[in-house]
Formats: sequence, structure tokens, C-alpha cells
Amino acid sequence: MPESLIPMNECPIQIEDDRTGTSVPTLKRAFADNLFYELGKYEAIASKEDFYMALAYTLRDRLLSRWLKTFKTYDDNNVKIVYYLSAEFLMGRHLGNSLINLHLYDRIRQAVEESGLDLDELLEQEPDPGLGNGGLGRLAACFLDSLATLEIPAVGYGIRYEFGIFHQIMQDGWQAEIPDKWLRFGNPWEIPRPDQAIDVNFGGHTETYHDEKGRERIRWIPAKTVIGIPYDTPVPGYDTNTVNPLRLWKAEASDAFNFDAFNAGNYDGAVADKMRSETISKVLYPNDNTPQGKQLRLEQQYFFVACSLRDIIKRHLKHNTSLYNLNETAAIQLNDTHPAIAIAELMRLLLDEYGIDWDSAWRITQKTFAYTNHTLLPEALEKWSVGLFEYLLPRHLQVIYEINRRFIEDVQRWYPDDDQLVGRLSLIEESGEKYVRMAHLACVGSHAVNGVAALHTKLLKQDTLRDFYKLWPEKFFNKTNGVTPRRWILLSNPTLSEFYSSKIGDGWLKNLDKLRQLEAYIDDPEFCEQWHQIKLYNKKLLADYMLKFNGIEVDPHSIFDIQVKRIHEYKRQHLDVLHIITLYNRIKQNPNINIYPRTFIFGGKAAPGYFMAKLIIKLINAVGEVVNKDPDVRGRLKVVFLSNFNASLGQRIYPAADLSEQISTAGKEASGTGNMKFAMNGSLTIGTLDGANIEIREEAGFENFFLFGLTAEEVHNLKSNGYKPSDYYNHNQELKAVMDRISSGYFSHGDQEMFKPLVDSLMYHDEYMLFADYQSYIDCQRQVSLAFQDSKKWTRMSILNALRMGKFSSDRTINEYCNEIWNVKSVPVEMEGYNPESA
Ligand code: GL4
Repeated sequence: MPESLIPMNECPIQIEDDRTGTSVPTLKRAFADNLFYELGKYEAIASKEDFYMALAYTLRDRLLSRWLKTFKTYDDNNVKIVYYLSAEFLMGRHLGNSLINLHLYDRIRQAVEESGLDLDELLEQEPDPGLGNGGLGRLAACFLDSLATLEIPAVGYGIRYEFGIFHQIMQDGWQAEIPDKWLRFGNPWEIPRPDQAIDVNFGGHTETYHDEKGRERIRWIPAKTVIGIPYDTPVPGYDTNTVNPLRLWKAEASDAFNFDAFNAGNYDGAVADKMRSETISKVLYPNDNTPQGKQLRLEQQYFFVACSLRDIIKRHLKHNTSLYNLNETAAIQLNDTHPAIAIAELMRLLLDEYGIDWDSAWRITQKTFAYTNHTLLPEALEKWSVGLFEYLLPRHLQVIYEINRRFIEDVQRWYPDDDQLVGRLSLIEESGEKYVRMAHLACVGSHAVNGVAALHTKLLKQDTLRDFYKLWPEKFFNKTNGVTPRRWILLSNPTLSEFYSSKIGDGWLKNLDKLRQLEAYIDDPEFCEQWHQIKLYNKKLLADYMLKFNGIEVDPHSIFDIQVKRIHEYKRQHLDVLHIITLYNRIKQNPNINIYPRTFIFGGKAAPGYFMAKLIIKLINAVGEVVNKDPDVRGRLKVVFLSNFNASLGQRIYPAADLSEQISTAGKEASGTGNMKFAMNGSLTIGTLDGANIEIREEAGFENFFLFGLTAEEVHNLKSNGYKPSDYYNHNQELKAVMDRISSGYFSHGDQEMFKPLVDSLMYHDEYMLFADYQSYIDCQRQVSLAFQDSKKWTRMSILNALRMGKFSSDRTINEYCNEIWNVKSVPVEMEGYNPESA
């Protein structure tokens, strides 16, 4: 019998079989074999992409036995599974990650080199799957890594966008967007499963009818059906046999095309419907912290949620006779409100398709869902117009109205004297055009609601979700974000990782708190010198990259002062620019002034429709153009904008940073996760008391953190008392000089109009209070420069930052979710005769 037909439980793991063997000669053979059979190429005609693909297949083959065994283990034991629903997953490149998880890095390097190729070059061929915008999508990916590493049964559900986040290029200092064709050469990491396709309905109307028992029921008569095809990508854990799936849905038309139209000669019309259906999973909306309110976006949300829920129910019913105990086999996490329509969809399924009564259906729903809020910005809270809802999802709107009716009845019973309360809590916003408030739906339909850092959760309770907190204080949790040390230390910073492991072994990779053991070396000059050399080495690597891609030569001994993240006014990249211009002005006034050399590095994408963010990018580049060339500067200041910041560029950047810029207006950044990646790699943070900065500072020690700026409370008070940015401008000479220099056209070839919108917005509104924090920031930056000049002291601070970041491993975060929200346990996957470490 062919091996594939041997039942799983009898399936022998064949050592040195071409698809599973891991000796160097077998790997070489498998690599060549995949090139030939999967790609139809031989060495002489193969491109680098082909070699990369052949290598990717070689690794995927080696993941499959563990993947299938993981599936079988869950299936056999009817385990409780975490379902992480997210419109975004920024997974980063897979190949390097598989190499470290399978412990095959060294052997593959040897196999590839013996084949006359360069592994690093092949790794660079992999497109970075950019199915997300920024922190929220990357968090989902870190969580999947930790779930698999902690051996938690989990499935990530999302959308298989054909075009991910756009590719950013610079044209004359302006951002331009190029479509991200990440699937152009095919995707070796995914397995399509058309046999598990799911129908998703849209539009139409509802009608009542009587079922066989004479009960009045409602059914949805949809206008259109789209098919969701699942594509599975393996998510391997580190040092475990667990390989969980990331299941992304692709939209396809239900009929290939309309034959009536085709036969009538209307060829365009025959394919138009098909194209419209397939548009649903075409492209990721490139907005971070700003919803778009477009019909297609709601279609995307409902599409992936409907597919995922049907899939979850199917899995549940395989081993359970009813849905009454759904919450015993499923914990569904809503990553922000993007999948919140799931609450109405599960209710609809339970009521209409499974005939369950309202109260039971509602109990099941609430016990199954939990919701994570990721933003406090009021403009970022999603709401959908009732009209659009009615048009696309008429039955869901009815369900939402009924949820709301019962909810408001309760509220009126609990608080009979508070008229305002009902209006504030209602799932429907009623002033002017009516909207469905998705965060409200998520709060009432979940048993747990959490923020993503201590301050954020506190502000949710005090402000954004205050009324819900008053109703259900026990529903609220804090789950401070974390990031995976596998990608953000081991893969990004191999030199530092090797240094750690040479001292304490590699247990730190699964228990990051262990790094604290290394504090014993803090007074050892040799240890500190080695640390310093590793940082310098990483800086040189980044300097080489900047020379190659930006044509800018920088001094690796200068302070690498870095801000990489989405461009947004609340994140205040322009405050960083005000500092650069301040230093520049000082040099222009006195070219011999003593200024410690700095390299200011920026990276990040602006939403294509966000004019002010794009203008900030232009300003950074315009200032760089002047500063980098001015002979008076004598190379002491360099400004570099690295285009197309993404996960793989992050992997190069974090290890090379001295200073991490985390300078958002206090109370605006829910958590931040880049702040954690920098600190883990030994950068010091200059930051406000915002998001997770506060907790990073507590862990690192106050003396190892550069703090400046107003607190969230002070921001709030200053705003309520009438904030006047012009007061700061008029009373601060340096600030005035900086603003005047921008206004004068100095950075825009004399054009005084170019930056006027940015200048005016600061001078007359300054929503994010740059002026209020300016002096404190400038003073703090002076402390940074002084500290850096004492190299021993700086290295010490850098080391302590890195060693004390154990809390920010996403393993800690996921453990908390498992114990306090999901109530799930680890389920180890046993593989006879297979130990990944000795593989
Ligand atoms: C974000 C927050 O802005 C960011 O602070 C947080 O770290 C991240 C993950 O929780 O979520 N919210 C949105 S929207 N985009 C983000 O990156």
C-alpha cells in the first residue's frame, strides 16, 4: 500500500526518506528533487526564486508529519481549541522560521552551500507575506507562534488577500504605493483545501414561516452566494511537535460564470459577477487605526467570519451531539471589532439553522466569545451604517436589533433613573444617520473584554468603555501584549542569541525570564565588551544595508536613533523631526558646537489616503536631503528613511538600534510592540508614559529609560483647560526657529506652501500636543547624548534592558489568555521516534 494510504496511527516515520530525512546528503537530494519535480527546472536554468521555492518545499515536507499528527491528536481527543479570528496576520517570512523551529538551520546551510548556493541570498527571495497593516496584525502572528510553542490547540482564521499591504517606494521624497503581488510565483507554504469550501450568503431579505412543530421561525433568502476556499499554512511551535494551522479564506464565485449571459453573447456580463465575488479577498485595506467604512470591507469581515464559524461548528459536531456545549470545545477570540459580526452570525446560526431558543443561543454565544480592544482613538472605533447592514446582512440586523432590545431592557431595569445611559450603551448610534457600533456588539456578546497594556485597560475602563465596565466589571481584563523571542531575538539577532546560549544554554527561548540569570555578569568587563561588539556588528550590517539601498554612508559609531512604525500623527514622527531641526539649527548657529554624531533612521508606511502622514514622510526626506548634504554638519547628523518597512526589514533594524523612539502622545498608543522588540535587542527607549512603555520602564528600571513628556492625565487636563500651541511657539526660541525654518521653505527649495498644512495644524490645533512636549523631549535627548558618550554606562543600561524583558514574551501573554480567558490547556503531540531537537 502506498505510504499515504497507511492509517495515521500506523504511519511509520521513515528515517532518511527523501521527504522527512534530515541528514545533509538527504537534504541536498530533497532540494534537487523538489527543484525538478515541483518546479520543473534543473540547476542550469533555475533562478534564485526557483531555488528558494525548492528549499521551501523541502522544509514544508518536513513539517507535514508533525502537522498531520497534531491534527489527529486534536481530532482524537475532542480537545478545546482556541480560534483566533483576525482580519490581519503579518506572519513574516516562513523559511527562516521553519529552519529554526525544525533545528535545521545549520544543516540546510551546509546542504545549500554544498549545492553551490548562498542560503542568505535564497532567504531574501521569499516575499514577506504582508497580510496586515502593523502592530495588530503582527501581534496575531506572534500569538500563533506562542500558541504552537506552548502546545495549545489553536487555529488562526483570516482572509487570504491576493494583494497584501502595498509596497512603499519613494518618489522625490514622497511615498508612492505599488501593489504587493506576493502570490506571483505561487506560495509553497499553503495547502488549498477546496473540499472544505463553505458557502457564504449576502443580501436579499428575510421571511417568517412555520416549522414542522408549528413554531414561527425566520429564514434568510439571500440574493447572492460566494464560496470560501480554505488555504492552510502550517504554524510550527519551537521545540515541540505541535504544528497548528493558519486557515485563510479565499473568495470564489459560486458559478464560474453566468451561462445565460454567455449564451446570449454577453461575454463581459458573463464574468462580471464572478469578478465581483472574487473581489472580496482581493486586497487588504491599508489603514491602521482608521476604519474605511466601505461596503467591501464589511463584506470581507462577514465573509471570513461566516466561513470560520461554519468550520468551527462542523469540527464541534463531529464529536458532539449538539451545540449547547460549544464553549467547551471552542474559545473564539475577536482580534478587535473587525470580526465582531461573528456574534450576530453565531446567534443567527443557532436560532435559524439549529432551532435553538434565544436564551440558550445567547448563553452559548457569550460563553464562547471574548473580545480584545486595540485602540482608544475615537475615530478608529468601527461603526457601520444601518442602511448598509440592512442591504448586505438583513437577518443580522434583525438579530442585532433584538440583542439590543433585550440589552436595553436590562439596563433600564438595572438603572431606571439614568436616561442618558441607554443612549450611550445602545448598540445603535441614533444621532443623525443610524449606525451599528461594533465595539458595543463585541462587549455585550463576549464574556471577556481586554485591553493590551495596563494603561490602555485602565483608560478603557475609565473612558472608552466606561459604561460597560460599570455594568460588568468582572468582564474586564488586562493582557499586556508580547512578542515572540523566536522571531525577534533568535532569528533577527543570531549573534546575540549565540552569545546568550553559550552562557546559559537555550532555555531562555522558551522562558525569557531566564535571561535575568545573565545579570550576574553585569560587572564583568569582558561580557560587557562582547555585548558592545555585538551591537556594533549589528549596526555595521544595517549601515551596509543603508549604503546599498539608500546610497547614504553612515558612521556605525554614531547613535542609531530609530523610529519605525506606521506613520500617524499621534505617534509623532514629526516630533522626532523637530529635534533633528533643533540640532541642525544649533550647528548652523555655531558650526563648531559639540554635538555627538547621530543617525536618525525612520521607517513606516502611511495609509494612502492619509494626507498628513504622507506629508510627514516628505518632511523627513526633505530634512534629510538638506542635513545630509550640508558641509557645516560635517556628517554629525544623518537622516535616513528606509522605504517599505515590514517584518523582514524589522528583523534587520531592531538589533542595530541604540535608541528606540516611542514618543506617542500619552494615552493614544494602546500598547506598542515595536517598543518591546527594540528593548529585547538592547536598545534604550526614549518615550512617554504611554502604552506598554510604562511597563517596559518598570521592568528595565527607571534609571535605564529616558522618560519625557506629559502623562495621559496631564494631556487630558491641558486639553480641557484650553490648550494653546501658539503660547509654546511664542515663548520658546528654539521651537520658534524650528517652525520658522520649515515655513520659510528652507527644506522645500523655497516652496513655502509645501509644508504649510503640517505647520498650520501644529500652530493652530496641535491635536497631539507636540509643542507641549517639545522642550521636555529636547532636554531628554540631551541626556541621551551625554549617556551615550559614557560607553560603559550605556552598555550596562543596554544589557539590563535586554535581560529584563522576559515579561514581554508573547508566551507570557498567551499563558494569561489561556488561564484567565480561554480556559484551555496544552495538549502535547507525541511523535514516536521523533524528537525535533535531535532531528
Ligand atoms: C494597535 C495599536 O495601535 C498598538 O498600540 C497595539 O500595540 C497593537 C496591538 O495590540 O494594536 N491597534 C491598531 S488598530 N493597530 C495597532 O497596531
